[in-house]
Order: sequence, then C-alpha cells, then structure tokens
Amino acid sequence: MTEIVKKSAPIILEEINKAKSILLHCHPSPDPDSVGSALAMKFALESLGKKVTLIQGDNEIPKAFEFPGVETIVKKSYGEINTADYDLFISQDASSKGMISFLKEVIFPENMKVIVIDHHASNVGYGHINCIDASYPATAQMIFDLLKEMNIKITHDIALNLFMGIYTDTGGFQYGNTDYKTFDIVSELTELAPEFAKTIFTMNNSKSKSALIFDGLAISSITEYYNGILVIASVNFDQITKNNINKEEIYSSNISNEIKSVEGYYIGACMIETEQNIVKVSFRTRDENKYDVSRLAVALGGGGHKAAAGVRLNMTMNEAINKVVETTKIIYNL
Ligand SMILES: [Mn+2]
Repeated sequence: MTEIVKKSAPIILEEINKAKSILLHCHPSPDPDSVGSALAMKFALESLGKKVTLIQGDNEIPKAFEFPGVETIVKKSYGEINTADYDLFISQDASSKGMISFLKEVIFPENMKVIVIDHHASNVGYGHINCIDASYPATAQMIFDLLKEMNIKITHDIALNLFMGIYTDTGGFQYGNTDYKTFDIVSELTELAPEFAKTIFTMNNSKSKSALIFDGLAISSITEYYNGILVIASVNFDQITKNNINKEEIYSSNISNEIKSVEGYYIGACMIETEQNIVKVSFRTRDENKYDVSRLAVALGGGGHKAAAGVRLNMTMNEAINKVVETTKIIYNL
C-alpha cells in the first residue's frame, strides 16, 4: 500500500458515509480494469448499505466480460442521467473528464461531491478528492488497497472483479508495472475466486467471425514508418460498413499488441475510423522506456500508460495517419 492510498482511504470513507446516493461509471470503450473496478466498488458500497447506480458510459460492456454483477450495470451514458439524483460520484480509471464521456461535455452539479480514483500518470485531478497514484499497475489494485484500509470485506464477487482488472492492466502480468505486491494481492483474490481462469478464458475466447474479418483487414494494411519504429494498421469507415463489421466487437488493442510483438517493430498503432471522420487510435510498445507511448498519446490529445495508450482524432484517416507519423517523429526525435 502506498502513502497516497493510505492517506486517501479515511477521507474517501468519510464522504461515502455521508452520501445518500452514489453514482459510478465505466469509461468509453470499457476495459476490464474499468468494469472490474466499478463493479467491485459497487459491491463494497452496497455492503455498507449504500444506494449505488453504476452506468456503462458511452459504450456497451463487451459480452465476453462475464464478471459478477455485470447484469446490474445501467445502459446509460453520463449525459443520459439526472446528475441531481446523486450526492456523490466516484470516477475510477478515468484520466480526464473525457474518459467519463466524450459524447457530451461532462458537468458536475454543485451538490455532487466528486472523488477520482485512478492510476494514469496524466490525470491532473478533476475531483474534489483525488486519489491518483501512477505507481499502481491497475485501478483495481488501488481499490483492493483502499477497501483493506477501509476495513471493507473482500467478498468473492469483489475479488473476481478486481482480479480481472489487475490481470488485464498488467497485460497478464507481463508489463513492467507488475511486481510482488501484485502477486500477493492476486494470491488472496484467486483464493476467494478460484474460478478466475474460466473468466479469463471466456474473455479471450469469445471472438465473433466479424472480429476475425476485422483483424484480417487491419493486419493486411500495416505500413512501416521510421524503419519499423512505428507501424500502423488502419481500417476506414467504408471497410467496416462494407464488411458488416460489428463495431462493438472491434478490439483495436489486439492489433496494436500483435504489431508490437514483431521483432524489429517498436510502436504498434491501430487506427480505426469508427464513425465518418472519427479515428480511434490504440498504441502499444514493446519498449516502454525508449518509446513511452503515453507521451505520444498526450501530445495528440489522448492519454494512457507507458506501454499502452490511445487517442480519438476527429479528422479523416489520411489526416490522422499524417498526424500520428509527424508527432511520433517529434516526440522521439526520429
Ligand atoms: Mn486501468
């Protein structure tokens, strides 16, 4: 447990105790750290007798996430709820207000306290209380420490949700942010939720045919820049429409991960035009010290971590590719 988390725990608990109705969310393109952290917090708050609403946010939760409690998530984005109904909002795993919703400007009403719990280094702290610690590999690992410090019992359902967040945000325990503390915690979580491997299997083996077609299009498009330091896969909106690809089933990070797994390739970028002139970009690197991709994503207006980051660019695919290629050159002095 870090000092930041230890100091934040009693302050956060005080606000929770005062609150009557608490709002939680998942971030756009929800990943297991977002969904698992939100569900774990929901179960924890309910164990304290609190009334909690967890909204999915801008995008649907992938069907492959068979996490305990996932059926209780309300299918609404931040702009679709009445914020006046809540006196406390706990934002988790969201580095900026844009990671709460990008559909509509996120406004916090005056009567609503905002607590931010996050592990993104780029988070500037947009809440009244900010518990931000980039030394954690996953928000879920922060939640584990916070709950322990608040003396909230880790149940089976909390454990499995936290495990899935930690498992995914450490890249299955292969990113540089994984250490013995992670394994200590995971040891406790997997003892409580021994069926964890089944949940991982379901998450990683629920691909649709349309997702495979997308992968084929993306891989066949790859282009090298700067001798393979940057390699881009791109799929435009026309291709997605023509091939009847279900956008909810596109995981751009699979492609950028695949690219960075190639020897001699350093930064994998997968660029998808999800809507006309909206390009979603996912970056992954095999060398996070030399090519910290959070710097690239932040320079483009996005965010993320050293090894995994992303951005959304409102422009044509060609403009977006040029922008990524040019910014890469500047950021890494190529
Ligand atoms: Mn995370």
